[in-house]
Amino acid sequence: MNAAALKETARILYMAEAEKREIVRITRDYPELTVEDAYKIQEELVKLKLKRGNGIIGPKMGLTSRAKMQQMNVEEPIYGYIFKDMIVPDGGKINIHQLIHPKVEAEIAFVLGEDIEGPGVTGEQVLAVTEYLIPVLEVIDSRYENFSFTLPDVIADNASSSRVVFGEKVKKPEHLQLDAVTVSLAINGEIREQGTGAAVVGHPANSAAMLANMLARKKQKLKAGSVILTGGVTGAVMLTAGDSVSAQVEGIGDASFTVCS
Ligand code: OOG
Ligand code: MG
Repeated sequence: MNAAALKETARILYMAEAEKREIVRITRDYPELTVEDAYKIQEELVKLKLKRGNGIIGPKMGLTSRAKMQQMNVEEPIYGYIFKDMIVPDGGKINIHQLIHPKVEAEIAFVLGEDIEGPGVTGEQVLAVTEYLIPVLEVIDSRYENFSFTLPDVIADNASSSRVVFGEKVKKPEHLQLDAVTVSLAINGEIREQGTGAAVVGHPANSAAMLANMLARKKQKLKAGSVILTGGVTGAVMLTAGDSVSAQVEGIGDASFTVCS
């Protein structure tokens, strides 16, 4: 794809999000779209958001669990960015009409005390510099028809990022084994999805390490203080108006929101 087409595709994705409108996936018109070009479209999309004064909260990993890869029929983890205007306060409301076809998933976020730069970063290295952990509810809202896409499509679409609810951040507990921690997603009091941290590439810290190594290809690093989402532990659940949603991360805390219309 040439530079003009990359920019134009980013603009179409930007407008689809702004206008809450589904679009035909990019790979219909560009079946040869590569992962590399998809990240270039994502970069253009990020630039558009930054230009309009929207700041980055931090990066996120996506499709890091088997459940997510199977659900979305995609084979490989991806990354994207969470922006300031995506944040919904804990216990707050999300209006279903502001979104296209939202789904929710429960995750664990990391905040590092020091920068970490790939390549070759390991989960142990990430854990050694992790200062805080945060329970997260992430609302994803693919801009593509029927929430259906291939790997390059979803990369270009900023990994379906849409809204995020952070629970209270806690100092990383000394002896907590994050791979053994149970993460539950409940809707209207009923547990709909549940898994352990190990579902996320063996350990959520491995996901942050993978991210550091992926960013290293672009000469970027994980920065101290930014919030890093490590990816849904379980499959995502479709939202409907009236839902009361909560995530519980064992030993860390919880996060919640309601869906209004
Ligand atoms: C892509 C975004 C995935 C996660 O945590 O796996 C994601 C999607 O499923 O639409 O945020
Ligand atoms: Mg996610």
